[in-house]
Amino acid sequence: MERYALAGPSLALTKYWGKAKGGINLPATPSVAVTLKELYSVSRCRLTDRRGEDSVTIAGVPQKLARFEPVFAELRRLTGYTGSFAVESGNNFPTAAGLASSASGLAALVTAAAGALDSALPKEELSRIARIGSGSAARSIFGGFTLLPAEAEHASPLYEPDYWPEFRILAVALYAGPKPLSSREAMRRSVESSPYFGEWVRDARRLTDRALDALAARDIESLGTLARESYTRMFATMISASPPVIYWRPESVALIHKLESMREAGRAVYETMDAGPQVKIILPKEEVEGVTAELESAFPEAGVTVCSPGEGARLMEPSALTSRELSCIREGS
Ligand code: 2P0
Repeated sequence: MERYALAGPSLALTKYWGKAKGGINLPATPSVAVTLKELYSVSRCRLTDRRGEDSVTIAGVPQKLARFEPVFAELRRLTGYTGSFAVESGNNFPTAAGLASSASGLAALVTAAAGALDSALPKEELSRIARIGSGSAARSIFGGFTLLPAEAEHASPLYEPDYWPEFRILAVALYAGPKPLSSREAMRRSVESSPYFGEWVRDARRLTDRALDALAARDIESLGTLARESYTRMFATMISASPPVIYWRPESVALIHKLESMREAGRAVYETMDAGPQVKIILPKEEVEGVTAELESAFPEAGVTVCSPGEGARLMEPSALTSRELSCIREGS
């Protein structure tokens, strides 16, 4: 049996950063996020009879199995399956570019594997299994706007993708170099050595409660302001760790300053960043054209992708996949 699945990245508006004590990969902080439509991961899962021969490739490159084995073990425990999983995945965007490929990749993998097992597990259960592999992947199972509460086993959907038709994200790829440190290691360092980590966790709960209110009111200025507070405070725990974690590149800081001057000129633009140097901009649809033109002139090397809220992870018939979607499994973007 083989099945294909597609999933979009989950961009956190308020950030999951740090694990809670106890449990497997439980988040220390709550996060509100949006699942993106224009970027995606594709995963094909085949079941094989042989035991102990699980495999995962991304764009044709074999992956270490440490992150995936607990996910496969949980699928076996729930279904009684004793064979192996052969997974081939790919993204239509660069894998290690700080564009949340682990969220979309794990969500697509779990959906394809559960489909291949013909398991009919509910989405909450798929979200819980995806979380074991990657916390942010718990959110990518659902579309639209999502919530992963602190210490929660699974994410929950808040609003459908069409809830806020004017909401857009610009994903700005500024730097193509490799990621210096995995987000998992960076989180561990923040938890263990930042003197501010406890306050980050307390404050993150307050920020997320306010972000939920801003989302309920479709208030982009409030939500954007809270998103900026969330990412800068998350980075404060990294910069204050020992040794410090610094994902920002000069280009990232230059864009942050550029956005500050755009706000002073009256534009509604609010940046956020994740475990990498790329910058994502929250903005209303009416700003997209003008802001993209300004960015392309100020940062001609940057790749700008306009994103909107999209569906959650879903099974796909191979005949419904475009040749581009199928080819990213083998060749990447
Ligand atoms: C998030 N980020 O909420 C946070 C904010 C980036 C910063 O990349 O250790 O790959 O596998 O659970 O889900 C979360 O990283 O971490 C993440 P693990 P994950 O999207």
